Amino acid sequence: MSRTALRICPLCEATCGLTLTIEGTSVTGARGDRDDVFSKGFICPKGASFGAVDGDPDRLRTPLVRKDGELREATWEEAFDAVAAGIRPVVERYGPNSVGVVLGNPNVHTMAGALYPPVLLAGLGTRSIFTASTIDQMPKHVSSGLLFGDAGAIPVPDLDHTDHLLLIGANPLESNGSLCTAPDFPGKLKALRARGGTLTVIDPRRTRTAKLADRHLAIRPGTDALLLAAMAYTLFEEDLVDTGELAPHLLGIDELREELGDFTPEAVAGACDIDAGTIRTLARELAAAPTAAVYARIGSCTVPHGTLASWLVDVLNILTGNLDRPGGALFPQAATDRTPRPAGPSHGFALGRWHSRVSRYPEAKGELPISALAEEIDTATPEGEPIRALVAVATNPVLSVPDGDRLDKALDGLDFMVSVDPYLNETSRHADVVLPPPPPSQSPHHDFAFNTLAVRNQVRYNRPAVPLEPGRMAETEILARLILAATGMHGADPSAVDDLVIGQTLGKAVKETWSPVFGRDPKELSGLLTGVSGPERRLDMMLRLGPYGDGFGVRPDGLTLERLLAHPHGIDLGPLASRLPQPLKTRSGKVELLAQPIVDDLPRLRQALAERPDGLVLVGRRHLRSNNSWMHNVPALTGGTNRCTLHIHPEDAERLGVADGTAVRVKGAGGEVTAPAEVTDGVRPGVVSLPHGWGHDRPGTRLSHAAVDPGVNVNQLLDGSLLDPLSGNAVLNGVPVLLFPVKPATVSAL
Ligand SMILES: Nc1nc2c(c(=O)[nH]1)N[C@H]1C(S)=C(S)[C@@H](COP(=O)(O)OP(=O)(O)OC[C@H]3O[C@@H](n4cnc5c(=O)[nH]c(N)nc54)[C@H](O)[C@@H]3O)O[C@H]1N2
Ligand SMILES: Nc1nc2c(c(=O)[nH]1)N[C@H]1C(S)=C(S)[C@@H](COP(=O)(O)OP(=O)(O)OC[C@H]3O[C@@H](n4cnc5c(=O)[nH]c(N)nc54)[C@H](O)[C@@H]3O)O[C@H]1N2
Ligand code: SF4
Ligand SMILES: [Mo]
Repeated sequence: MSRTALRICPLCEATCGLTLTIEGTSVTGARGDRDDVFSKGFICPKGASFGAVDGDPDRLRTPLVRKDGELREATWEEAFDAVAAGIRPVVERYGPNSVGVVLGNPNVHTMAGALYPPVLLAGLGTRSIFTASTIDQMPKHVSSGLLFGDAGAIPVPDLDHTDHLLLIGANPLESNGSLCTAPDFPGKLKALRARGGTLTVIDPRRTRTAKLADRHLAIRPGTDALLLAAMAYTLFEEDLVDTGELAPHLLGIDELREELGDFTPEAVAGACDIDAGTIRTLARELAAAPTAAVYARIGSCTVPHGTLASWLVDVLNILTGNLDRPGGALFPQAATDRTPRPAGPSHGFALGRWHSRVSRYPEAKGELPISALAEEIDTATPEGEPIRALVAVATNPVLSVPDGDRLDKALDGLDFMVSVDPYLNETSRHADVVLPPPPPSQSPHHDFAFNTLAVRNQVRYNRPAVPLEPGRMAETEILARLILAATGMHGADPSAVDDLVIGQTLGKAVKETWSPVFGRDPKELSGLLTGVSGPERRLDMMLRLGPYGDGFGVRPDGLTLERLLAHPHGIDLGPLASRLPQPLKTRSGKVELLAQPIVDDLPRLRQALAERPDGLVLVGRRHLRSNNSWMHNVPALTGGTNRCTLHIHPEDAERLGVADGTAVRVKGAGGEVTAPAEVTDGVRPGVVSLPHGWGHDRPGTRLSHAAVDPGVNVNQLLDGSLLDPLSGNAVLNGVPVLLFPVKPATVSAL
């Protein structure tokens, strides 16, 4: 007998609602949920393979604990005993910074990852914090912090209503979108064109997204900030600046004009490889469109001027009056956002409040660059202790971060490491304890992070589709117990963690004059919370305190967990709407167009005007049926075009004597790899492309299918020293490489 259950897909940022078919305790099918208020039935091949991802036989079923050098199956009790025994002595002897925490991408796709890591970090009091943000979107956080005073205030393009989209360094036809949560992003781009709107794509590769566009410009990698600066220059020069209703909220527009004076289209054209006339046209079109949005992602963030590029994206949205207006780029309002406080001056955003120990990198958003993780472990300095114990949650930095070989060795030298991970993979194989979360079908789901980035306000929640298998522990409980074990409260009831957070949050809320619960008794409020578990009670609390909440009875029609549970396909909360000035948290209470750190970084961009490296540069790419480093173990999602090949333009291939399908040695600052060439004019001349997340040939893993076609680790070409200085984000695109064709005789010996 089969049954169905609803489950939001956790496999990318699009958050599609799925209808799962379940036989016994196995997911045997998945289709798009047509009644989902947000995704309306959309599904992609990854979502359709939910059952295979969920039921992968290589997923760990029990904790592993290292005994006599070997990872062996253990009980949960033994595992948490080992965590407490591994971490506490390190903290007590060497201090909190000697415990590092690494948080990876899937944390934004799980309830556990949203609710518990902040408590862990606060409890440990460590500054050795590293996340996937610094190999991804940290430049956007920093730019939002500087412009709006809030690193989390990221405007998203109003895809459903815009007349003109300038899409930079993103390939949503493969990625399904990022920092812009939109189920059926491809359909939304087609709809934009169908209603007479225009789409321009800036990408050194002619991607599937570029093929949909009215205009595709194959920019030279790493130069988007120059292009955008010249567009802003043109708006000023041609008197096209029209900030509309934004004007009273803006600070520094004259100074901005002054600072951009050197970035004429003629000055940047050579570096970007886009002619000046085209740049002027791009600026004029942006200004002329009734509504328009500039949107940029990975290709513009993971480059040397990532923060400036991210900043200029919003500068252009502001100068054309498109920020915070329908059809432009707006700030979503999620149901679990904090109670909106009245607009006005706030605490602002600070950078570099402390520095990493070895290379003195400034912190951003409380984090150190993940590129510095290896050196913070393997290098002693007079300033303080290296990291001796590591907590890794949902992360595979040996493959995702520059120079995995060095990190591999560094992890081996740790006194203790714990991984919360469903797989024994390139990173978790170094752990002394592996704590495996249950598969997604056995976990509850709510998108705390992605609802703050969604192109439509909505709220959805799923309870587990399948009950926890015997011997399994919910990831929320795993993380709660990990917090207790790491902070000296080993063995306490894990609900203590939730009670602590609830007590603190309500205690604060009742003191906030703008809160609907101002002046009430926190104990009375916590007694009103519903939910069958600590995490559900926390969700209920956040919903009720949030912008649409019932305010614990103050607004009887408002949101509660009970109301949400009564709407299994979700509740629509309407299109994105103007919100300024409320989201601003700058000290001035205004949008600060030209913060000092930006001014200080602009000379570096001026220098780039003259740069024209003549060699080959490397960029990445994503495939629709893959996801970073952890989905190559699912047979249904591998093979075909989803391969780790080196894309190279025919002209470059001919010049270097590289034939299609033959092996090429690629050499970068951090090392070299050998991959088969795929000759294609899908990349521009001078640029080669390798996907990331491959290189599954290290011993000691349990990834039986991925190991069959392991691919190579592109991040081994990087040595980790190239960073965007303001954000600490790794430079992963536009990296110089050398190519050497491998003689056929050598290939067979490989
Ligand atoms: N060269 C290059 N490198 C890149 C990129 C690039 O474009 N080019 N992209 C970067 C980007 S954008 C990102 S976000 C990073 C990602 O890098 P990471 O944050 O390291 O993420 P993944 O590689 O996806 O590894 C995720 C880990 O989480 C585990 N996992 C899966 N599901 C769960 C779960 O439900 N719970 C837990 N606890 N664990 C789970 C997986 O087994 C895997 O070990 O990679 C980056 N690296
Ligand atoms: N199928 C699939 N979906 C995913 C993921 C995945 O691994 N696979 N990962 C998820 C994650 S963690 C993230 S962060 C998102 C990322 O989502 P996207 O940002 O859409 O990621 P990509 O598909 O890598 O697109 C980046 C594009 O930038 C281009 N590019 C490289 N360098 C430059 C440059 O200097 N300038 C410009 N203008 N373009 C450049 C590349 O050619 C590439 O086409 O995708 C998410 N969704
Ligand atoms: S687009 Fe993303 S969220 Fe939607 S089904 Fe595919 S992987 Fe899942
Ligand atoms: Mo990412």
